[in-house]
Amino acid sequence: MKHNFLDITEVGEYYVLEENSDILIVPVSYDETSTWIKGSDKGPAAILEAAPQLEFYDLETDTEVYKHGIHTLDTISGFGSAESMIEAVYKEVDGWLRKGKFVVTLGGEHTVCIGPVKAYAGLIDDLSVLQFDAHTDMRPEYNGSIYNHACAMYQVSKYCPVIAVGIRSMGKCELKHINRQNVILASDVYYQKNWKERIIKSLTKNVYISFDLDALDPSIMPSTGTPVPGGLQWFDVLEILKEVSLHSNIVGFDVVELCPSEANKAPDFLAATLIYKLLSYKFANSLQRA
Ligand SMILES: [Mn+2]
Repeated sequence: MKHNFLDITEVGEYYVLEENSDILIVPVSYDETSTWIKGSDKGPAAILEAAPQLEFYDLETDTEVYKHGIHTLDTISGFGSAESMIEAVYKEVDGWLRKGKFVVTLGGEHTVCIGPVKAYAGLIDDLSVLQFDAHTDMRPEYNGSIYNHACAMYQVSKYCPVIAVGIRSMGKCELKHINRQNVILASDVYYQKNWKERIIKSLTKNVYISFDLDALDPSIMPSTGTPVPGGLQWFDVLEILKEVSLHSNIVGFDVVELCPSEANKAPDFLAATLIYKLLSYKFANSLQRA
């Protein structure tokens, strides 16, 4: 059964039709290279199942972002290779960007973000990527593939600068590929006062956000393929997303690496809430003007 990000019975059909929607949800079911807990291909379905439980009024911004229209595409799946997945997602996102849509891509493992970044980088100048992640993902190659999920950001960094936050795990071989200034460790968020300023200063005018859910602490986000202790907390994340939405132009984002568990649906709902929050921050100003 197809799920919409919005509960259609609550908001009505008008707000989920493509022609009435500024916002487009692109679910990508793909998990080929994860090395430990499998199942992120089921992430998009779990988010779409949880999302209709959201309140569509965001009390913090005093807005109802669904009024911009949120259309959910059919899930893209069944790829023959990583290259074909990246190309398919690139074409899909590129096509919608050219129609002026604000695109939210749901993964899937982290390599799902490569196609969207390629699409944005091809159309938008002065772009940087804000990566939320426990891992740098800056390996040129892993397990015999340059498209392993541990290599996602190395591929992304070919298109534009990457600013990473929440990092607490990396291989020594990645040191030479990272710009230490642009890596905000999870411990920096915990111990330093200026971590938000560091992020804001490093970002360019236009920002794409790639949100690997394992950036969050496993106490609130246990449903990932590679949970790492010492992660970001909910309000840390909201604070920085709000700041970024005020200082930069958020052009699109993805939420990846949800590895859903039947026993605990709270992380699925967290992912849905995060998406709605980020949309609320992004569109709050235009809604207030309307
Ligand atoms: Mn990760």
